[in-house]
Amino acid sequence: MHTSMRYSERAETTDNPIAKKLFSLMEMKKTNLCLSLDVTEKKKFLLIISKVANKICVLKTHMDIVEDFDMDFAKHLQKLSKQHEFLIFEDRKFADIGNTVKQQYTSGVHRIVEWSHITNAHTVAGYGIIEGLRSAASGRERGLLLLAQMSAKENLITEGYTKKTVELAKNYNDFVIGFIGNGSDDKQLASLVSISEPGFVIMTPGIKLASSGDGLGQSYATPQSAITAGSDVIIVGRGIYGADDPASEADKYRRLAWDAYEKRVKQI
Ligand code: 5BU
Repeated sequence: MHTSMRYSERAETTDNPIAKKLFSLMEMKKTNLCLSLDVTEKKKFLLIISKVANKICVLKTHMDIVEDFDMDFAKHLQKLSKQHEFLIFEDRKFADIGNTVKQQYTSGVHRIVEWSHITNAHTVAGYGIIEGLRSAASGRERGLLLLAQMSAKENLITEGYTKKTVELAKNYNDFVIGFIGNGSDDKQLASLVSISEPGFVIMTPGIKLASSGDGLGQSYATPQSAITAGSDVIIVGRGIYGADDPASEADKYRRLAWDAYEKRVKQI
């Protein structure tokens, strides 16, 4: 079962350089926390990052909400990611045919492929979406997460869709590095993935302490329940950037998720 293996061991089971880097830096920095920094101004963005960079393994962005975005900002983030050893994940949720996503990934205002190590895609459009993105990423170290589950209440993803998404990932494991899956106590995704692919990472949004929702359909689980259920990385947004002291809050989430991981790998 991959959930009882350490991240460092799992780094050896994948050939994708981004997945390897992610597993290794998690172990090195002792963090399985991804910050979802959904703020709309560069200045605020950089202020928060300066406080939490040493506590996270991944910085998740929605660059299309940053009003003053420019490519210098993206370059600056890349520099920070090297300096503080975290990966950048643009949560773009591509969902179109292969040819269109290829253009969306490389062109326009954001040119995501140039600065984001990881991005993600819905699988509703089938294998073409993965092939389109993979061909656009060719020659660069990049990884793709597939949306196998979502945290939103009453979302339309079925068990069959999740299963097919995992199958699809296995056919493209040079580029696909894992999944977005929910943080409930439902072990289904973790057990589907564990069958043959310890190199896949499961990242889980919808994590917040002392809250069950946001009034707009989001549902929350705790760091401990997500990691115990087989998630590898917790994704936290408002729980950290919305707090009075984002640094100490980030550390709280990091500690809870890391302790749950240490407990998990000790179980036989
Ligand atoms: P929050 O502030 O911790 O609720 O933010 C969650 C982030 O994760 C936000 O950027 C969402 O777009 C993202 N997310 C999610 O909440 N649920 C999902 O199923 C997926 C992404 Br996929």
